[in-house]
Amino acid sequence: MTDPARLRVDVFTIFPEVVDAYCDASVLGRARREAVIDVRVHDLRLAARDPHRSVDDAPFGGGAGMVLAPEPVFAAVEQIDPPRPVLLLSPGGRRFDQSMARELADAASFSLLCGRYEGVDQRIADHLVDGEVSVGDYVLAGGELGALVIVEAVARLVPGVLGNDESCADESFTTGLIEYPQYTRPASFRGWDVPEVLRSGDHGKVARWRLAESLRRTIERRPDLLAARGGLTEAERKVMAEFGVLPPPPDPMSDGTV
Ligand code: JF5
Repeated sequence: MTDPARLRVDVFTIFPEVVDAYCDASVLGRARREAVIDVRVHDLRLAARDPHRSVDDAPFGGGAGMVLAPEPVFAAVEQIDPPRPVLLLSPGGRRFDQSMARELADAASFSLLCGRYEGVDQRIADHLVDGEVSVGDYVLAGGELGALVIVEAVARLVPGVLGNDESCADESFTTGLIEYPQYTRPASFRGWDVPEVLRSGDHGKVARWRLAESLRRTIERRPDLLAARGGLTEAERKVMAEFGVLPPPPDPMSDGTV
């Protein structure tokens, strides 16, 4: 018997070809062809009954734009009976992050509903979906790009999607630190040289230098990430000192005020 996919995601959209095409490319495409992931893309017009197969209508109360209507969306989702939770992409939803990607990968199946137009009839949010999810504080023309962000971030956490050489074990947001700088050939490019330690062959020293650089970058660029993992350990301070990395500056906001 062939193994079942280790992740199933159903995506409901008015642009199924666009979502499907992205999911057929690169890392996702390979995982799909190898049946490690099962991404099923459904056309929201699938169950639209009128001759124009319309999915939107004008807002009650007036105002600009159109609203995604309940009948075709309920009908499409109920016809498929997709895996739960069904999550609606929306700028007002719970902010998607790496910990949510991990939760969804562990859950092994879920569905995404892509809103479009000026909004979604509230009865969809209230009575059809299980939650709302946002990929960031900006407004898109539709949920498709957000759905693709989520499918890709979740799928690459599933065993067998990434090769051994591209494992996600020590990357940013898994370690809680920003990644260390990477270099490839040539060792010198336009007078800019690869740090000597990386060419030294001393694997222990390379690992300590990478940690010191990750800590330096996180302190400089994302002090919020450092605070979230509880600041620096004594061992981390020692590694920073070994490579002359300065300790974090005092935080002017850490005086008890919120
Ligand atoms: C959408 C009405 C949904 O714009 C977004 C979005 C932004 N961050 N996360 C998702 O979703 C599309 C547009 C209009 C509902």
